[in-house]
Amino acid sequence: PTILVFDSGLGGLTVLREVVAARPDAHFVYVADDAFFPYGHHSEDEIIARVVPLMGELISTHDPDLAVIACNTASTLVLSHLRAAYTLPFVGTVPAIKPACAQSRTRRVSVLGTKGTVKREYTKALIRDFAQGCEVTLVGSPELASLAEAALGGHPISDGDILAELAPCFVGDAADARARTDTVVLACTHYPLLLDRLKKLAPWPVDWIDPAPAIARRVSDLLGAPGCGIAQSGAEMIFTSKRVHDLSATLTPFFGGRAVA
Ligand code: DGN
Repeated sequence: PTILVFDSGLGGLTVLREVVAARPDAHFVYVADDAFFPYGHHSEDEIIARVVPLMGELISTHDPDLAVIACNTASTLVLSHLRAAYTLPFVGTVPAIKPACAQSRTRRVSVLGTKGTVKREYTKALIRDFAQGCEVTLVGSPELASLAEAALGGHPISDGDILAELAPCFVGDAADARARTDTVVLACTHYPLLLDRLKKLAPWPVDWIDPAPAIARRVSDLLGAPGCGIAQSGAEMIFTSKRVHDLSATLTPFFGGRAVA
């Protein structure tokens, strides 16, 4: 099968690597719409007008069996439009509020996403439906996705810059482990790229919820059992801008694919 994985940038690679691990029999097309990055800075109407026709073009070019929208900022807006317009299955990436609230023992959960994701009606509905009595703190980060891209590109990023985005996630009594945030939802696919730094800078230890493994399981379930054909794993990178020339070496560890602009 062919699986199309789409993000505004390179964050979707954190989803791609889990899906590749789950479905080594598949062929992957990864598309980073980096000419429009970061999506967090665009209005809802702009994102819908950008992503829905772009997916149409990608579907007719690559004829995928399934598409993963590996971007919370887009998924929380475009999934219903995509499902209405195209017949293939779409798997989205939306804030993992339900599992986070189910597991929090202190009943304090933070959701770290782009400014767009945390103000979406979709996210608010998830909280209404699944908070299960937890206090959910929404933290809209203006810069963390760009910092993650910079770090992936080998640029130094300072602890202070990361901490400025992260600190609002930590609420409650720092001195009392029973009365403070114990779970942080990584509600942007870029953030797992910085997970080691986030863990080091956190004022106290918390569980970080990365939805990528759950997305990979969902993709695998929808595709059904792998056939007995020859495995043809590999990815092709497609960017909407020329930046791929700077990044292809950085990306090689994520998959063995070919990069095209
Ligand atoms: N990786 C995207 C997300 O999960 O929301 C968005 C990053 C961005 O475009 N700011």
